[in-house]
Amino acid sequence: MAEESVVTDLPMKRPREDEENGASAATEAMETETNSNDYISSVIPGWFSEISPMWPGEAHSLKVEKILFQGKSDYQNVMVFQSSTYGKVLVLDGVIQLTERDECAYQEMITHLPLCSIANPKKVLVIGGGDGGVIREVARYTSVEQIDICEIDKMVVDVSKKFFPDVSVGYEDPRVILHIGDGVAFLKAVPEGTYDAVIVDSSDPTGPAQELFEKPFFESIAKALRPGGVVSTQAESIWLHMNIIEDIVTNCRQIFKGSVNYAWTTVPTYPSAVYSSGLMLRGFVFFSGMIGFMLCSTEGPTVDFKHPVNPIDSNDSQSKSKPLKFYNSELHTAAFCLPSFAKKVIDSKAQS
Ligand code: SPD
Repeated sequence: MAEESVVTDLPMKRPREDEENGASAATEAMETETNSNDYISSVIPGWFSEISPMWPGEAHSLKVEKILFQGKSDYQNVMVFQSSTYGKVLVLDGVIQLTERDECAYQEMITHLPLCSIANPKKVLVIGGGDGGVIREVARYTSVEQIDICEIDKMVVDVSKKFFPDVSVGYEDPRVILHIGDGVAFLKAVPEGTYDAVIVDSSDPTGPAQELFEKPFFESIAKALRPGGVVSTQAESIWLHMNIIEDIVTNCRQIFKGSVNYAWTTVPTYPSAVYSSGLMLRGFVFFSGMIGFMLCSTEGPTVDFKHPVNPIDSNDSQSKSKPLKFYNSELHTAAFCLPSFAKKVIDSKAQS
């Protein structure tokens, strides 16, 4: 593994001087060729730019202080770097998975939206999520007796334990059982009705996570859940991936006979952040990126995802953990409110 990570304070706002340096670096970059091999972009030298066919024509950039780890696992390229403004950053195949500064907005929402929607969750399965952030959140629930996690890539687990201790802390909980392997195969082997909740914390549907967005996988989840059990899956961005979301909603509507919902959160370092062309030269984010989740339940006791019955804000288990940074009950309900253009499409698919 690479050298020790560097601990720095995270400035909440980039100093003015940096903005000006960013502008001149960007100007220089216009004359430089892109080298996509090592994912350290030469669009702006010294910056990481997230370029992918999943979001053509845009690239969010972070200034790199130091590369802490670069490796190639059996499944993907793995990189960790120290950024100037978002702390350490975990990148898989050139795509940002988490940053220390904003990971709470994703991990708390993908976990607490389902688990606050059912009373007394006991057995929870996490597919993916090798960084440990989702299991850290699941471990807040005193009712939970067993947390299975199935991650395909051991390098993601090892790198996260080394560089992201505040995220991978979830592995220290004695209720956690780590399975290194293929989540699709794992779920197929699960006895019917085993889990109260399944959380699918996947990367994007290119590379190792592709099957996690397909219908047979959702069928396996439904089978693994008890009646009135819940699933929460990473379901991409309404700004960029409406076609993917439509397919997921259509499949889920056919498979999950309880309810089918789309909720969302903001994550500044995820795609669909929008830049003004002038400000981009200074490396400014104009709007935050966003990502969504599919929240579904199986036939059985009714689950009303929009009105949490198991509020964690008042859960005394929290006294042992660090306080929640992002999730609260008001945000829970608000997360299901959709912009009109997305509501129209998602409601039409969810009700048909
Ligand atoms: N576009 C990136 C989506 C990444 C979703 N998974 C993040 C893993 C954090 N636990």
